[in-house]
This record gives sequence, structure tokens and C-alpha cells, in this order.
Amino acid sequence: SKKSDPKKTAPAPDAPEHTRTGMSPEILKAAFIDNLTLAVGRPLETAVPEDWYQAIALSVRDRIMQRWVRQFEKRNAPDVRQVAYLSAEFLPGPHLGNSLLNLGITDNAREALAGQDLDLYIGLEEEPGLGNGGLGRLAACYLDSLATLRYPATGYGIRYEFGIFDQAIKDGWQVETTDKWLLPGNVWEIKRPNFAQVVKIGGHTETFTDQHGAFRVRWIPDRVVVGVPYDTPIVGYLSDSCVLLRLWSAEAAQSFDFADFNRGDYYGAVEEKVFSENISKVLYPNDEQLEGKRLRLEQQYFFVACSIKDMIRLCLRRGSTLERFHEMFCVQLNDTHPAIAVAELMRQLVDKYAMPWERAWDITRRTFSYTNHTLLPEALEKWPLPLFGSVLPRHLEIVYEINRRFLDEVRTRFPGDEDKIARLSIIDESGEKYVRMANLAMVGSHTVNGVAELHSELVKTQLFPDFHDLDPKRFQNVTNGVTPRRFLGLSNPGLTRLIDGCIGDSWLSDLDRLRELEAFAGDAGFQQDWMRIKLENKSRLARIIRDRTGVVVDPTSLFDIQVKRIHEYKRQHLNVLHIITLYQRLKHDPRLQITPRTFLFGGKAAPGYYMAKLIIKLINAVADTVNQDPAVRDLIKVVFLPDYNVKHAQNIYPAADLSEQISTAGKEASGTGNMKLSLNGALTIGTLDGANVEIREEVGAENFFLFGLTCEQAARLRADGYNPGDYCHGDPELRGVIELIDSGLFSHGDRELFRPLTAHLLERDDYLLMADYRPYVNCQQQVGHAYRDCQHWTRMSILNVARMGKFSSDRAVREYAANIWKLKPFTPDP
Ligand code: B1N
Repeated sequence: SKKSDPKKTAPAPDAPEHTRTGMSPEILKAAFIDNLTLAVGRPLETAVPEDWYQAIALSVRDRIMQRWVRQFEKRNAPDVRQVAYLSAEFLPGPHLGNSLLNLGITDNAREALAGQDLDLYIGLEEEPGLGNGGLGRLAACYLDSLATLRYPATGYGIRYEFGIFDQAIKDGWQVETTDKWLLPGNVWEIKRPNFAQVVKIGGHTETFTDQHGAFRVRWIPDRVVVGVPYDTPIVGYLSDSCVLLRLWSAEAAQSFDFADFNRGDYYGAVEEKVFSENISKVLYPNDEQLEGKRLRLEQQYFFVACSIKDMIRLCLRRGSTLERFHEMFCVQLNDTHPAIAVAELMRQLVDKYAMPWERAWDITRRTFSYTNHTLLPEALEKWPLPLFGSVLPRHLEIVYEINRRFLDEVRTRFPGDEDKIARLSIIDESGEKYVRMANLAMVGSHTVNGVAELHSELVKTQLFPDFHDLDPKRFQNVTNGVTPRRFLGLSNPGLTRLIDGCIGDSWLSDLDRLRELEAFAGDAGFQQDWMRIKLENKSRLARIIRDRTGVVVDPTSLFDIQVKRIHEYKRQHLNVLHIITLYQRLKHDPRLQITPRTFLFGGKAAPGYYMAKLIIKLINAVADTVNQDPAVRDLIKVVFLPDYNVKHAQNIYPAADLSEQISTAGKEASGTGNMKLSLNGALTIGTLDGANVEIREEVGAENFFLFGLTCEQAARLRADGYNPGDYCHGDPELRGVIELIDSGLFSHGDRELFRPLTAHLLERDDYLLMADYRPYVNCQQQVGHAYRDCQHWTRMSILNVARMGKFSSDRAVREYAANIWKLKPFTPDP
């Protein structure tokens, strides 16, 4: 295919191909064998697939490194401003397949391997699961786009030794095991001990007068740890540009002259080492009660302190003064997890570099911008004040000073409004005292943005109305986007080739060009090809489902897919209520004709989130009952695919007919799975929540299955006194479904197992399932009906893809660069 033509990235045809880094099949072949021998240390004859994977990956890394090194001068030119994307999570997915695609050498690598199975090798890679879900994956998509669009950028984060846990299903329940992604080694990263940073923790502060007679503060810690960076360069798509993912790993301070080391307490020193290394040991799951988790606060501070110091180092090395820090770096805070950076930069400038407070504050405010990713009150970070003060004594003083000055300003604008002051304050003093990280991020940033139009409105009106009163200009929206390279080019090669053949191959870096497909939406031949590819993708997934779960599904049935973290607000259990509804109908009327469907679920529940785990059990219980029951005549199959992650997602998206985006309106900030599924030709059944609103706007209301309460209606319903029991009692079919669950049919006669779930739905129903049930089930009926009209469905599917241009992460990154970061891309080499 043209896309993989190496001429696009390789030197001019007449230039001799570099023997170490050339891209032709011949040179690639030599490189593979070279690395197999010299780096992996295996003779060809005895090499196993793992060895080949390593050799290929190293050869690819060589080629990325060369781009990285070539770009070095440009990156470090004195007038280049770069973005630092600070994120506690990055979820890049396996690197090899994507890097081959981005370098444009997939076909050449296949040719170089002459008959060996490249896909087998690609499939061997352990993915770095250094994130929970959407937020971490978004960070990875943005790195892909930053590299592709040639922006100078670094992603800073934590090199967790254990990423998100691996999920197995035992007896229908989720079982967690540790993710040992580093066990086979990681060829993509390079350790940089020479750029290590020392980080202080705990202790107390002291004041002193410096040699100029100025009043200063110093922080005497009771512990220090060393942060060692591991660098993974990320190459752009068919571009000579790279960005860096720099992840910090905690190590013990070797030569730090703390008491134990001097006393010759060898075992004490080893204990200290173990203690230090704990900091980057494990990723915390979201939806977990994090309040009071000292280690989590230490993690946040650890990676932020290392990253800020790294930027200061780079700034000074480039011959600049810290007066110009904000001209060299703009720092994006990916939610509040890195918000302590605001206080840390102040500490560095004021305490270490003796800058006057006002000057330092001006630089700090010009440096940071903050993205909010959630409105859920339980997800808004706040740290108990005593804990905060004991981990970060100096930062607490700085936060107080930031707050004092900020609230003085507020008082002059809103004299006498002490309630407003209390709401705006960085310190929550309504009961037990807390540091509110969102308020710190707000006060310390020049811009705050939400991640979808609706969400950004709610950030203004619901979350930060007082900040909005104060300074409405600070609020922006940047609707999320996803990289079409990984989520279409790499995961759906069949569709990619079809689109290439139809509109050429430039759309992967210019996604708006997909619109040219609209002209083919009604073309019978094109529709045939489109359906054939979808069927192939579904057959492939059906094989994976059979191999991984033993369940046999029919590839011609409607693949109805909900894959995402398990959470009550995402309402996987609403989906289950629909499945049971169909089941009940079939039991009542054995001859009923319905559209055959395969319901597929995937997703992890936070280990401490009981309801979410019970939802997983319910899905599996319903699957067991339904899949076995001959009365269902294979019309319904229910599958829970364990251990949903980026790699599995890449197999699932291309096979989806229907995308379930059914969160309670106002709860899902954006969603990004919704975009990836639609980009692969799935139609959406969804509420007016998050980015669904914009997806529907783009693809057209007639190509989207809308149901349910709007966010305003949901708010009104709650305000008027919501009684979920009324809905249940007024709808015999719904009542039947709830009774069926309570009857023990899905739990071997145990009538209590799912009671916490059903009782919650009847008594509280925080996420309004009872209110949305009937509209949802009716909408699903329209879906089933529409699917029977194959041509019309295919037309809608094509139009969905054709109109997804907006949701490319390239568009999102350009918006950040233009409106928030004021960043220019590198000019290409001549
Ligand atoms: O961020 C995604 C959005 O598309 C999703 O709608 C949103 O739910 C997700 C605490 C989070 N918000 N907040 C988190 C992650 C980890 C953690 O420890 C909160 N994730 C989101 C990208 O914008």
C-alpha cells in the first residue's frame, strides 16, 4: 500500500541508505539479524519469537532514536517554547505496531521477515498499563498528535512498577492480579541516571537571613528520594519529529549523608531503599477512596518535583534565566493530580532562586494551564490539612500565602461576601480542614478547560461558578480527540485499505478528509465492501472471544458493545436490564422474532468499589443463564471479555456495530471510546452527555440513536424529588426484570446476591436508571429494527465514519497549541 511507502520519510532516493537506520526491506532485514545477534545475543537458529520481538523492536527504536537526535538542535534553540504535559497517567498501548505504522515501514518489515509472522511478534508485547482509562489514554493520544504535528513536547509522569492490575474473572467475579509489565524487560525506554533529581519529603521549615540580609525559608526534610528518568521517544506519523515521554522512577538516595548511612546501619539503609522505592511502586485505581492516602500524595509530589526541576535545568542549560521560564515552558496540568506543581514552582523560584514573590507568581501564572476531567464530587481531590502539612510542610506555607493574597483580591471585588470567600478559598474550612487541589490549580493557572462543550459549560456553571464570576475569560473548551493512527490505521487495516482506495491515503493525518467518503455512502459496491470488512472484523473478534472465554458467538449478529471502566454512572447495569428484558420477552413468547445480538462488555472495576464489582458479577451471571438457555435460540449471547486494555480495545472497536454510551446526562465529562467506536463505523446509542452531544451534531441526528433525560431534566427531576420505585411499579416489564433478578434465577437461587443492586435502584437510584429504562428499551427496539435494513444501516455507518474528522486528537492538540499554549510547530527539514 502507498501508506507504508518508505520514500515518504526516508532520505532522497539517491542518498545512500544508512546501514544502521535505513528503511528498505533489505536493510531492515540486516538490522533485525544484527540486533538479534548483537543486542539480544541469540543465534538465528535457536531464536524464539520473544527474541525476534526484541530484535525487531530494537531496530525500530534505532530509527526513532535517530529522529530524536536529529531534532536535538532544533528543540534546544533559544527561542523554542515547549509544552510539558504533566500527567499521573499515560496509557500508550503496545509500541511496536504503532511505531512501525508511524515510521511507514510495516510492509517493509513484513517483507524483511520473509514469511515469519510479524503480527505474532507484535502481539507478544506487554503494554504499559500506566493509567486507569480515558484520562491516561488521552495523554497518550496527545503525544502521538504532538509528535505528528511537530510540536516540541515532553510528557512527564510516573514509571509505575505495577500499572493497572490485570483482571481475571473467577466464578463471575473480578479477581485482580499485579501487572508485571516490566518483567520481560522494556526495550523502548532508556534510563537516564545523569538527569536524576533529589526530592525532599516531610520534615519542617526554618527561617534564616541570607548574606544580603533578606528573610528566607529553608525546608529540612526528614526523607529524600531520588527520581531517575526513563525516556521513551514517541515518533510522529510519517514525520521526522519525536516527542519524549519521560517517566520518573523512585530510588533510594545512595550517597545522601543521612543518619543511618553514617552510623553504618547497613540494614537500616536497605530498609530506607525499600521505603523510597515504594513511591513509584503502584498505580492507584480511580474510584478508590484516596482520601488520606499519604503515598498517593507523595507520588504526586515526587513526579511533579522531578519534572519542574528538570525544566529548570533545561531552561538554565539553554542559557536562559528563570525570569523567562514561562517563555521556555508551558505546563499543562492533566486534572488536579499534578496541581502541586503550582506551589512547587513558587518554592523553587522564591526559596531556591531568591526571586521576589510577585515576580515568581507572575511567572507561575503564565506557565500553568489546567484541564478538568470530572464533575463527580467524589473525584475532586482534597487533602486533609495535617497530612498535607506533614508531607509538604513548606508547600503548605506557600499555599497559605497564595491563598491569602488571592482572597485579599477577592475581598476588594466582592466586599462582605464571606460565603463566596469560603467557596473560593484553597483551604476548605467548613469542617475538618482540607487543601482543595482544584482551587489551587484554578488560582495558579492562566486557563482552565473542560473536555467537551457540555462539560466545559458545566465547569463554568456547576463546578466553579465563583471562579467564573471572577474571571470568565479564563475558561475554555477543548473537546477531546483520539488518534486515528492507532485506532483506525493500526487496529482496522481492512477499513483503512478500503478508505485509501477510495479517497487516497492522506486522511490519516488530515481526518477531515474522511468527509469525501460521504459521496460513496449510497454506492452499492462500496457498501458491499464496507459490510464485508465489518464482517471480517467481527469474525476475528468472534475467534478471540471463543479462545478467551469459550463462548461461541455468531459474527452476523448485531455486535452491541460497551467497553469502558465499570462505574454506576456509566450504567452498564442499564444495558443488563435491557438484556434481561429481551430474555424475558423470549421466555414469554418463544416464537418472538428479534434481531440476533451479541452483547459484549469489557472493563475493570476499582478493587474497592463494591457496586461496580457486583455489576460485573451480574453481567457474568446473566451471561451464564442466557447463553445456556435453549429457549433463547441463540438470539442473544452475552460476553464479558476479561482484562480490557488498549491491546484488546484495538481488536474490539473494529468489530462493533453498536456503541453503548449511556451514562446519566451530566456525568461523563467527555468519553473517548465513543469516538473510537464511531470512527470504526459503529452507530451510537447514547444520552446527551459528554462528547456524545457533539458526535451527534457531527454525524447527524438521523444517524444516532438518542434516548434519555437531558442534564437539565435530570437536575429538575432530582430537585422535584425523584422516586425510582414509581417508575418500576408503573412499568410491568421493568418490574418483571427486577423481580427476575431478585428471584435468584441468575444466582443459583440466591435471592440476596444482587439485592444491594436492586434495592439501590428502587430506593435511591442516584444515576436515574429507572427513569431512563423505558426510553432506552424503546430506543434499542429501533436499533434492532434498523439493523435489519442492511443497506440503510451501512449507509449510516459510512456517514458516521465520514463525519468523525472533528474527533481527531490532531484537531484537539492544534486547539491547545493555538489557544492555550501559544506554541509553534517546528518547520520541517528541507
Ligand atoms: O477523562 C477522560 C474523559 O473522556 C472521561 O469522560 C473522564 O471520565 C475521564 C481520578 C480520573 N476523569 N477523571 C478521571 C482518572 C484517574 C483518577 O485517579 C480521576 N478520568 C476521567 C478524558 O478526558
